[in-house]
Amino acid sequence: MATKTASGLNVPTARRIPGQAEAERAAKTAEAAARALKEDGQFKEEQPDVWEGYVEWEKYPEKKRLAGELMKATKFPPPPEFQLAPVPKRNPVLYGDIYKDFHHTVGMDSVPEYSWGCVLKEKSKTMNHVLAFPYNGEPNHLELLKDPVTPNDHHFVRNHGGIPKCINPDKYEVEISGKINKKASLKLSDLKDPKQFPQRKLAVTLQCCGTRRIEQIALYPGHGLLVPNAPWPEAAIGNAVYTGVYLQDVLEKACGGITIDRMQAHAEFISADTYFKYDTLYNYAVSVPYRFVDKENVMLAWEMNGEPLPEIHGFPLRVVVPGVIGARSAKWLTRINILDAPSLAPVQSKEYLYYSGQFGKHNTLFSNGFSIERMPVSSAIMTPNDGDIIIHDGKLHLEGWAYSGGENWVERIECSVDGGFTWYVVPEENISKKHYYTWRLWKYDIPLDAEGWCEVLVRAWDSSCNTQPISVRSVWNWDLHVTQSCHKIKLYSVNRTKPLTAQRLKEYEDAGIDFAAEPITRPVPWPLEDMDTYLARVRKYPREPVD
Ligand SMILES: Nc1nc2c(c(=O)[nH]1)N[C@H]1C(S)=C(S)[C@@H](COP(=O)(O)O)O[C@H]1N2
Ligand SMILES: [Mo]
Repeated sequence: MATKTASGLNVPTARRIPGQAEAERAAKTAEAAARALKEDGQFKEEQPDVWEGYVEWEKYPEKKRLAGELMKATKFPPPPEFQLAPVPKRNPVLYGDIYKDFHHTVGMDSVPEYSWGCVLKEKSKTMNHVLAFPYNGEPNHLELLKDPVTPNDHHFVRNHGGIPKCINPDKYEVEISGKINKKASLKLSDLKDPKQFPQRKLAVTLQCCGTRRIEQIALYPGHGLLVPNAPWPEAAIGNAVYTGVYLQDVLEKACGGITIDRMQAHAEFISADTYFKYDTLYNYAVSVPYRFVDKENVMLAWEMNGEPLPEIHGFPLRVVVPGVIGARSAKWLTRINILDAPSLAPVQSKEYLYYSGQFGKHNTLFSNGFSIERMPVSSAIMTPNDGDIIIHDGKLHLEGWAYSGGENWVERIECSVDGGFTWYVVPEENISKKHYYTWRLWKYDIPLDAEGWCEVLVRAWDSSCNTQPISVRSVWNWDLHVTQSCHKIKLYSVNRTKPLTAQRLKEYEDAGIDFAAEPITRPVPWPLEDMDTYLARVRKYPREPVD
């Protein structure tokens, strides 16, 4: 039943669900049981001599069930809604108190505070915080443009939960099991021993497939679940040189290879952080097809840009999957499991799905979207910013990034100042070096004749001839993933090569008024022209035909 209000909204009328009393009683019993178990240390941390904040859920179904009951029996405030209100520009955009409550409910009390401590310790003060907990943040755009290799403190961070602390890396082991000939538990010292596995260094760009989501949100909101859908601007992307070993080498040398057909196999990665999905608790887990492992240099990495992995980026060991959405590069790795199907873990099976235009709030299912794996070609203008007023001499200075996933790299970058009708090619010497798995940073002074508002776009072409669609609308999808359309900003052009504009700028200067700080909508403080000038012109070029 629903009633229509004056505003036209359908408001459900209060009603009693059949069996509600029984459900309430059951929840109370479950809560009491779960609390008792919690006090008994049932939610105790796994390997307390190695980790703090690592509760293992996957191996203990009963513990997981009870934690679920406890979650069900606890009332949480509804998650904050950001999609129908403008996202505030100031940090932090979202606080994530609800996820702190989740952790407190199951006794993981120290995790939120420890995680924020890692942000303060390891990340630049100039980060733009998108969500305080789980921490999500992207770097200052100008900092990101300084070097094609992103410094660790400026690399974006995407977390689905808290940060587990590895207190004893010497005791840390990664466990490998599943469809392999021989199980293995490897210490960091084993992985780092070049006699056991060849050591590799690889430059890899990681991109969250939520990058530039804010453009979809600004156009039309979509799925509002807080953690999967952080409202990212353009910098949930970064590039680093990782040191580690190829997973393929480890599977061959330590596990005697896989026991099933490579075309059917998948590598599942299980992490130490706790991930809450609805009422159920999981350890963060994802998988990639084994074809990626034996062909595309999937790495187990312990170093980022020559330094030990920062805690916030997965210390002591993370997976790095080149060319594929960031989600598959599991941090704080604890286990690798070779499966004969993709992982059923929620991040793999219920998130990072791409829905078609036939699916929205009321008919999406986990099974009717396809899984987003390789990143398509995309790009962004990082400076100037949307809405800026630019004073220039006929050329507009643009800078940004361009990236393509899979086995592609960026071949060409083009910009437009007229909404995408005509395109100028960014010269090759203005683009950073190509590598198999990295982005390219670019800069370009594009000719700009217009005065007034311009639509400035960038698009990239990759090594498979893919390019980007023009409009955000054409890529909008219910889960707001993969904003791959041409990045478009609107700029107000003040073109000093136009004599009248130059003269006006001079008038401002002589009057001691900061032209750039003047709102563009405020009328100029003096008449546009005197009568003599006006008459001279209209006599030469009469307004009306003379016969
Ligand atoms: N264990 C774990 N691994 C994880 C995540 C996570 O929440 N937990 N987030 C993933 C996502 S969605 C992305 S985009 C990348 C981001 O990597 P970064 O934080 O090192 O930049 O990590 C991935 N690996
Ligand atoms: Mo991501």
